Amino acid sequence: METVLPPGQRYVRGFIIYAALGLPEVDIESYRLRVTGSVDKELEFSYEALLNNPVKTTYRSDFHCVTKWSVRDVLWEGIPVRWFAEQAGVKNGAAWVFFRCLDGYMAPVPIEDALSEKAIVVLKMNGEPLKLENGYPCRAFIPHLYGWKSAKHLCEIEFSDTYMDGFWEAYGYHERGNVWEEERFKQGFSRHVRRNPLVTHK
Ligand SMILES: Nc1nc2c(c(=O)[nH]1)N[C@H]1C(S)=C(S)[C@@H](COP(=O)(O)O)O[C@H]1N2
Ligand SMILES: [Mo]
Repeated sequence: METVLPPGQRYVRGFIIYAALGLPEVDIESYRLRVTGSVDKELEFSYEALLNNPVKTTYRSDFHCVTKWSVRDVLWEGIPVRWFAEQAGVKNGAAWVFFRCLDGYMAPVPIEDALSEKAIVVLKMNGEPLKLENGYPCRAFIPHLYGWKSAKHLCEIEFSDTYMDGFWEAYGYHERGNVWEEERFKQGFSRHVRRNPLVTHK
């Protein structure tokens, strides 16, 4: 399959490591991934429970950082965000998903993007468990969004009815960050009405 680069991007050899808030120390025994906020039932998962979850998605996709570097053809493996949403019972009013991290980093994503088919909680990259610098124990990944939405050291998936800036959005980066629309910087997107795809709208 011929790969197409989104506008303004160029390929580099490998991931350029970003840790805006520093690399966290991870105590894997006490680590939990929590599902919180606008849900019927809050949930939490140990790293072992995530690894043993038979619900898995694997696919190849490029990775695109908003600073214009892309990595070609990464093999991603993880659990669909949608599975977590279904387990917790996301409420009708949920419109945003906040991916919160052990280092305090946060990335908001519109719910329809966060629950799209390929949006996953990554456990393995290129067949290997995540290295600390690539987001161990797990990171979010949504192939059609810029890399800053791929929150590393993920520890909480919070469903919210209202929008809130995360780390980069507070500096003017886009609320959604779709690579094909070149949504690098804010243009008033957060005022649009969001729709929870798990709800049948009339
Ligand atoms: N916790 C955390 N997650 C993060 C970041 C960060 O600084 N801290 N940087 C983001 C940005 S801007 C990019 S491009 C990717 C980079 O992923 P990498 O460090 O694995 O190359 O991580 C994203 N997730
Ligand atoms: Mo980035």
